[in-house]
Amino acid sequence: MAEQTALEPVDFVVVANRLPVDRKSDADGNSVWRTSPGGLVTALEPVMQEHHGAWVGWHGATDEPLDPFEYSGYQLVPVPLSAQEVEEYYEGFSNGTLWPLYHDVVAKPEYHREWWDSYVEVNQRFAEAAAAVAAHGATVWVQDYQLQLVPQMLRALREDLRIGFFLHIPFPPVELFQQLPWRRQIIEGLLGADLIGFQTAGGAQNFTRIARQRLRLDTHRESITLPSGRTCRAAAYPISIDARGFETLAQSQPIQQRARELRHELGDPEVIFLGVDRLDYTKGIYHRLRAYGELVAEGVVDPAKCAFLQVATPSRERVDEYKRLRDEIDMLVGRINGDFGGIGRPPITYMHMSFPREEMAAMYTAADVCVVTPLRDGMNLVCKEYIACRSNNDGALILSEFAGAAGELRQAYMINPYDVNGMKQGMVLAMNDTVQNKRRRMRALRRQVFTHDIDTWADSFLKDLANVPSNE
Ligand code: ADQ
Repeated sequence: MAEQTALEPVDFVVVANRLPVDRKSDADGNSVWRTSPGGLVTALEPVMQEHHGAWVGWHGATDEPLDPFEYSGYQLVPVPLSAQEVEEYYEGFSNGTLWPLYHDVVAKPEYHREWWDSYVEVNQRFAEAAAAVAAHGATVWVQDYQLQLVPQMLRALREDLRIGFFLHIPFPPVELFQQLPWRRQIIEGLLGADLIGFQTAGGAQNFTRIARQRLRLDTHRESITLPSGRTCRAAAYPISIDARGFETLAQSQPIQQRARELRHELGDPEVIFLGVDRLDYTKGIYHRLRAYGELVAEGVVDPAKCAFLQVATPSRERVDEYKRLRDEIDMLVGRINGDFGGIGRPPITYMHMSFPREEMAAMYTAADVCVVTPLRDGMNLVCKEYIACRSNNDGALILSEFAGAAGELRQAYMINPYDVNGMKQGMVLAMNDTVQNKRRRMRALRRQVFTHDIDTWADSFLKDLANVPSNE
């Protein structure tokens, strides 16, 4: 239950666009806060509780200032946003400018000066909220592309703090990044941190290179020296999942039972292909379904024996590009099913909705082939979740070489999502490969995911941040 408290200074602060809670109605119609599902919350909750920390973030409703409150052993500090700020800072600059620019411009980024102004203003508000709750010498960990100016703004307010930043999405090559009219401000904003974490070494190198070329700063390997003499480190910390949690869930009797039911509901096919994504143009959903549709059309895949289950969480539905994508996928699925489906046997079962973790685990358990084909992805957690659920060492993972996860999951069936024929060959190989080959690959994949889970990620970042020489 939420309990209102006065702000008390704490020595560990997380700053993220969203608070780790959603507001729900209970049986009596009262509104209550519930932890929102997700890896970041799972990873950071123990750290937050241990330090009795504070999480600074937006609570999800517009034009509603809320007082800080106690939740699950730590403090939540809501940052208010107006409807116009959500439109300009969040849907606009974050998701209409930065998101496509950082994902290899797979959609066209839009540059609007009023979106930028709103981004600056909101970042300042987050920095002030963090400064107000951080104790002297506290550690502050800022998350993701919506808040790239916060490290510098926070340092200007509070020199005593130890500041970390983690970018969950790719950091683009210099050639693309320099399109951004506010490129200098973003780099300087990030350089306010003592440690900047990226998903891959490539992202960290892109950043170091732009700091050297644009700001003429001295760089040596992972370290960047600022004019003040302070150094900032830019390094890779590939994010992961609660692998044991997923495995335990998947092995439980109700989930095993549900996985069998799912197979039956899909018509007891010999092979189940599975796609799980937020409905986002970076995820390559269209490309993958098109490749699968061609295999069906050519008779290589028989829809009487194979089923493709595609689930997509509704996402950013007010942004035009996302509306267009939804229509395109609806049309493609409709066409494939209309042309090649039998009664009760659509080649593709498509659901545009969100599912609880239990149902996701059942899908991962039921699926013979998991198809992960982003055009660009910071990491991609779906592939790791699938692997965690395959405790029998069976199943096959098709993975795009453009997902951050490709650097770690070398034993997946790698594909280039832009190469339709290559993707079709990958699907056929993953479906027909020998049991021994699949086991050998899955064993290696599982070793990687279980030795590099979400705790490893948070621990290694926070340990390195703690080792940054203090500013005092
Ligand atoms: P996302 O772009 O959201 O994350 P991803 O890493 O794949 O992408 O995470 C998606 C999460 O949503 C997974 O945990 C998945 O289980 C869940 N999910 C997807 N579809 C769902 C559905 N229909 N119902 C319920 N749950 C669903 C961003 C970056 C990634 C990076 C993560 C973490 O874009 O590259 O891996 O942050 O840093």
